[in-house]
Amino acid sequence: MRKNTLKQLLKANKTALNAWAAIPSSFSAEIIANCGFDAVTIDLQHGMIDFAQALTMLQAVSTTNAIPLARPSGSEAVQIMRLLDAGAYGVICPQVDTPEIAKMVVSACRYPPVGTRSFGPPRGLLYGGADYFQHANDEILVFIMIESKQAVENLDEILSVPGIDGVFIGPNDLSISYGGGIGNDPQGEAGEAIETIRKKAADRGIATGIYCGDGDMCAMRIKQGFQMVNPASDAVLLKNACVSQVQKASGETLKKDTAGY
Ligand code: 3PY
Ligand code: MG
Repeated sequence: MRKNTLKQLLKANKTALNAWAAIPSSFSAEIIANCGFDAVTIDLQHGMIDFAQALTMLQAVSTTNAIPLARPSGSEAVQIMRLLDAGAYGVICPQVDTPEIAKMVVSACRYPPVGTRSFGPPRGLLYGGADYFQHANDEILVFIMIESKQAVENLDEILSVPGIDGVFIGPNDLSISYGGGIGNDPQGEAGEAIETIRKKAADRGIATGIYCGDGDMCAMRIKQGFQMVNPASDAVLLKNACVSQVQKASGETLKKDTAGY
């Protein structure tokens, strides 16, 4: 089976740059996959992407060395299994607030006897290789998103669930669950929770990632010790690039977009 080079990077305690695809297009996925990122995440939760579009985007990403990941729209087993069958080499599952949800997510990603994943991966076999079944349990990455006060309160139990490869923080949801506003760099209680989550996960040898607003924020989070970061989404990057060109052409001063996603 083709090796999961992202998993190798994270296991070696190295950092990984992830691109975030919210635009439902195989062409835009192909473009970002050719930009030097280590991985591309197809976002079915907040991206404008359905399963059929995700399939073509995973195909586009797999023409490159970037590892194809998907964020399912929820943490239900059925969708996780379908995305893995479509060739995602890992999932970043949203709103994993309890150890029960974490167990369900891990189980959906692992074939028996470890988990309950059903067999039938058409693109897993094409992209991964004919021996996909023999190695998928070792190669597929399981990221759970910690993005609520409830998840932070349950953190020790959640992180104790065997088989979690990484935690990924959603700073916007985390912030609003603490009563704050949207934004990728919350301060106060949510800001402190970000460091608690990172440290507790790292202490257990679990990889750490966090959604970032741009490349500067990625660099800041890497300095804080995070391993997997992404500079916003393709939609935000496209919008910012267009606004910046319009402002340059019309001589206006640059205004930075502060939207969270
Ligand atoms: C969050 O910030 O909550 C996210 O999930 C980023 O998409
Ligand atoms: Mg979120």
